[in-house]
Amino acid sequence: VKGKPIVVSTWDFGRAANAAAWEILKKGGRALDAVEAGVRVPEADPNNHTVGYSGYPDRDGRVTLDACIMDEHGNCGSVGALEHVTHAISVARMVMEKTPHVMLVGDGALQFALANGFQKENLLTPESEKAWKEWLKTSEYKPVINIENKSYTPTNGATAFNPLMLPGNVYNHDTIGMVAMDAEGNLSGACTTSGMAFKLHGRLGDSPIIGAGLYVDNEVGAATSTGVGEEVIKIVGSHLVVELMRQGYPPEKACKEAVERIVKRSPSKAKEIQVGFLALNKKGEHGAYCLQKGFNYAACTSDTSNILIDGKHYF
Ligand code: SD4
Repeated sequence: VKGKPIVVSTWDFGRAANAAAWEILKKGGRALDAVEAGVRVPEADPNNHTVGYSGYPDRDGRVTLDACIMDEHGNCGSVGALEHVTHAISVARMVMEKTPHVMLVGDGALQFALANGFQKENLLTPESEKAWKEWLKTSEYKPVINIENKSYTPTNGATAFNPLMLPGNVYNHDTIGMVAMDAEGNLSGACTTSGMAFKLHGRLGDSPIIGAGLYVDNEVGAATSTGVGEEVIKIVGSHLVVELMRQGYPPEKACKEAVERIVKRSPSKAKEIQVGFLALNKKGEHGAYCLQKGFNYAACTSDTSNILIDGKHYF
């Protein structure tokens, strides 16, 4: 396959994540190891407030992480609403490899992590706590389009009160979804997030749900999603994208079709939110599509090529 190995991931911070994944891929490593190492970068980044450490908390002030991982054999593991552990993706991988289960959530996920060598940490940083306290003043829950892309200025009027806008009008980042193909031609994927900021305690998004936030089929391709998870779950988005690729759709067209399903189901809501899909097929072709302008992804095929690509958009 031309362009193999390859790794693609959501948003501009995907470049740093891709670079870490590339270190493994370029040595002939396994895609599974690459995607885990890749998404651990934003998980540990104190400046990224919607993945891992320093993620924005839920409305009760608790940082709860969602993550899932899937390999070339169709094995998968997931954690939902995991607290106190930065590297949710590594716990998800351990669920996959060390248990007969696919998902562990809440206290059970934490208990499992601590029993398997993860340390209990405080993930709420002073900065995130401040943003939460600011949000508490109005407690308005309104997801802001393209919160993940810091160079994007919203045009949807969502500026009246935006708790996620940091001083200086800097937009913050969000979920990372990453899919990769290694030198052997095998596919894997990973997805990790602290979810929608100031969500109800216990809320799970699409990111820990196999088929919604991530899906990998080694015969066909892999897909992941970002944005308002509820809408992605309703169409089982990433699985849909992979199945469309199985029918012969190129990656971008498959992502477009999934986005159109969201619009069709709820046209007025679709105008006000962001959802983006990113896909990679067995030929090493990749593409993305989203509801609103502003979604981009990072694609890396060599040490010197780790580029940002704008996703085409519906509106
Ligand atoms: C969620 N899909 O929890 C995540 C959030 C996200 O870019 O992807 N934002 O619904």
